[in-house]
Amino acid sequence: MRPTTDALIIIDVQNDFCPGGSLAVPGGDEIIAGINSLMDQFSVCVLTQDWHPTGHSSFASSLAGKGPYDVIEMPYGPQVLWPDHCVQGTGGAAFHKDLRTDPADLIIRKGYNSAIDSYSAFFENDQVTPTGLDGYLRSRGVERLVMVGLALDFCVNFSAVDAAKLGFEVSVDQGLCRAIDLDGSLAAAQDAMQSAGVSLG
Ligand code: VGL
Ligand code: ZN
Repeated sequence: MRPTTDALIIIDVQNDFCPGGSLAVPGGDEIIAGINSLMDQFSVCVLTQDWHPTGHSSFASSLAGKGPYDVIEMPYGPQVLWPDHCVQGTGGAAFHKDLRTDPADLIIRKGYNSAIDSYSAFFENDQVTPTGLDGYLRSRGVERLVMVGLALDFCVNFSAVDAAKLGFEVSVDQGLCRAIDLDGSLAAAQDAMQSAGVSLG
């Protein structure tokens, strides 16, 4: 067992990010067995769940003339447009059936504001609106985070960088992550995490 100051943060292991889903990450389901066993080592486990309303502003279908993976300028910076995914209450937004969810103490949802995407488990993409996860972890005395899940180059990356900025000691277990890898986004994410002081395992 790890000390009670360590938490496992499991990012977005949902049907839409697994093979057959609308934003499938290649090999997304291959990490589930390893994540399930890792949970037994942690007394604090948190699951995140991408949770968008219908017509979310990150969906290409919400913008005439735009297609999936186009990039647009939002008030908070560039935003990749995605296929519709993880719509609240749909099967695509549900956790993969093989993921153990009982050991999770907290399930934190993100991306529920129509006008702002939220890759990070800590802040929306405006980088100032908090999800509350920082306060939760601090009030439980957590200091170190291990992060795993989907997708390595988007939600895991943004969550890990924010956590490091907030003062947590963060490591990402890349063997228990899979990436989308759009136009070099994986290499850029690895650079960003390394510069932020995240240990990449
Ligand atoms: C994610 C794109 C859009 C992720 C979520 O979980 O990495 N990526 N929404
Ligand atoms: Zn999303």
